[in-house]
Amino acid sequence: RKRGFIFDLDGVIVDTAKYHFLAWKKLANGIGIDFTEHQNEQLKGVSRIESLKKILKWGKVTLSEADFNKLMAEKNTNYLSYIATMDESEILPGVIKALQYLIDKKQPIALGSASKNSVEILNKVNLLNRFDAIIDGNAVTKAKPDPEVFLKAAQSIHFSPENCIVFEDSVAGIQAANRANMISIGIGEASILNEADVVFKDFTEISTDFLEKLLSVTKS
Ligand code: G16
Ligand code: MG
Repeated sequence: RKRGFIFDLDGVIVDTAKYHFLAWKKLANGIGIDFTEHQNEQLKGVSRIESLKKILKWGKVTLSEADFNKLMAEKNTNYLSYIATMDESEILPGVIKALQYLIDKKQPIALGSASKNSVEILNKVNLLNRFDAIIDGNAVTKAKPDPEVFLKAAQSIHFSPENCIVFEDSVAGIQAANRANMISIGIGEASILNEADVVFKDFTEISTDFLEKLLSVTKS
């Protein structure tokens, strides 16, 4: 029995939100805008360009296209300097065990992330070779909650959507998985991810028995 397993990156495999926060805060403060952890939460799963648009809206700042692009590039350079310090110790608890279980069972695994830096990050934490396909911000035109990223991920591992299982930490990502007609597994707070088919706090709560059961489920 086989299913297609699709993993989000930030908030599921690693917590890069803290680095996004530092980089966005530096950018925002640099142009006189406050930036809080609470605002950072609202950027989870949101693309880089949409994130900057939101920050400018919150700060009631308008920029020329040239300045907008310059700031986006600066943010990314700054963010990448944090990514450069990452190693395997940043993989979230329980993730390696779950990935290894699926690999041992010969289940295809794809990444479905909004990040344009996913290969860099997976490389740093030494997980790149565990994925059969990478669909990320470089491969899609429509951001979550649009299902494009997950539909492309399913195609890349040759599975029909109803036989795919998505692990996601953001509300937009759960909506994208549901719209794609895939089984959506929320990683985080059940009260926030209430549209998911099932929610776990983190991967330490996901048993191998549960993963085994997923091999015979189909989204209806
Ligand atoms: C991630 C993060 C978002 C980030 C986006 C784009 O999505 O959750 O906060 O804005 O990637 O990242 P980058 O600037 O690296 O292209 P995901 O889908 O992996 O959770
Ligand atoms: Mg995420």
